[in-house]
Amino acid sequence: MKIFHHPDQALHAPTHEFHNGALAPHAEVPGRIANILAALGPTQQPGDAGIDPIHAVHSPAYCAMLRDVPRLWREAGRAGEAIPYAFPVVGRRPLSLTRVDALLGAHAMDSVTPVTPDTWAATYGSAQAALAATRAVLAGERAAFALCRPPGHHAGPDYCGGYCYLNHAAIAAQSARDAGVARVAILDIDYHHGNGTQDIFWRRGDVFYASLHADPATDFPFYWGHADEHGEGDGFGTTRNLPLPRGTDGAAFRAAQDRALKAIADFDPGLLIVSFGADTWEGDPISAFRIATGDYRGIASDIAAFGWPTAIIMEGGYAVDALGTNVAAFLSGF
Ligand code: Q9C
Ligand code: ZN
Repeated sequence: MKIFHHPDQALHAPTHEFHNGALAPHAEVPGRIANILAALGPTQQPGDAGIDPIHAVHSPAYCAMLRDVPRLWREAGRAGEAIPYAFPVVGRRPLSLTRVDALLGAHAMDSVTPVTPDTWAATYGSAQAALAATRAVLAGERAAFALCRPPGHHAGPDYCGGYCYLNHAAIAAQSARDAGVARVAILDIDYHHGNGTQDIFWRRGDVFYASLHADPATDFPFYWGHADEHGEGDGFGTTRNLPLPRGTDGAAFRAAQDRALKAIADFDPGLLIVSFGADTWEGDPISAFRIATGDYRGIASDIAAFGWPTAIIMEGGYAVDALGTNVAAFLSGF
């Protein structure tokens, strides 16, 4: 299987996040990439398809914010990474504020997603990896893997969050639409609900979003991913959420995934994007499913059995030492 990865992805290195009310070491570290690379075969560096396929999903103002905030942060006399703390959540009117805290807070959903001087390069490289994997599949590869990092599925049209900045799976899906694929499906099997991907395609009937995830009643991102969210307008019925309880094991996960796969089969996509997170693993430090390494091959082969051309996009997974083994186990199912 072709594997795409850009060396700039390792540059982004947030140091701290709020965890249960105190600063703790950040879970989304560059070492995640190194561990996965060590377990896989040779990788390819993606070409540069430019900013246009990114702007097809994210607003130019949001992209500019990701590039500008590190400089504005320094100019405000701050050290370290930019972290927002005030958010216009209660339906505030659009305002063109330039104060770095206002600019960042208006484009963020949480305080665990720092913007560093290297964030843009890393997530831009990840987006290019996702685009390259999608191009490879559209050119005839059965499946391809984009080893994206930082992850992407919590990032919305104009906001970052959940360790995510650009939504690489959404950028990949939109690029396939723009290349002429009439219907694209996204299957999200990260531990967390992909609120950004859901928001991006909420009103779209041409992109199906199905997600298995920890019940947002107990787990991040809390405010999205409940079973009664189905999309709106042209997108009504093309969002499908399957929240699962903490403790879900491989057998229960595969049974739920079968329901998502049948819904996708009814949609009849020309391309499948898989948002794959290894944070469903039983040893993940921030998650609570009980999926074993030995379950990943079957989870993947259940997907592969449908035969859709498939681009696999890396999302979360925080048990760094086990990541390579778990990713390799999953990819072996294809
Ligand atoms: N430490 C992905 O897996 N949880 N993002 C914050 C405080 C945020 C995970 C809890 C989890 C985000 C892509
Ligand atoms: Zn996750």
